[in-house]
Amino acid sequence: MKKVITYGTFDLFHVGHLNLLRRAKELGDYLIVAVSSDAFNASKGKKAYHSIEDRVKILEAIEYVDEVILEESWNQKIDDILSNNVDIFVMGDDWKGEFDYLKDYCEVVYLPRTEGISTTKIKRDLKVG
Ligand code: C2G
Repeated sequence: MKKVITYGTFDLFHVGHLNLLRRAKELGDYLIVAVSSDAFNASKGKKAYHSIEDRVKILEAIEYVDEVILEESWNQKIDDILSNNVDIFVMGDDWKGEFDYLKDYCEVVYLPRTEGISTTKIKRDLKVG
């Protein structure tokens, strides 16, 4: 079984997230999503609209997602890859190059982002609307 992992906040879930998860799942048989905790988001300078509990529920309901774990630190990826026997690490290409150090542990794939949509854009558009 080929296992894939990806990481993210997945706040205000949108089609860019969905496309990423669909394509990540297409690379293997089993997709693990590590969703950023509220505390970890604070370290990214982000504050999610939806609580971690709700973001976990939404991700668990998505057909492409087989397992959801918490992302609580920048430094957990190697452990996650080794302890879950992950074959492929996937991120959108806004992160291109940032995680190449993981190539010692698994395949690293950066997928093109979906143009025209982002959580930031949603928040900005709703402020105006
Ligand atoms: N994404 C995408 N297209 C978009 C928006 C997002 O492909 N239009 C992808 C991002 O590239 C990322 C994933 O969807 O791979 C989740 O995006 P975010 O929730 O914004 O994740 P981020 O805050 O970048 O956290 O350790 C890694 C971090 O946790 C990533």
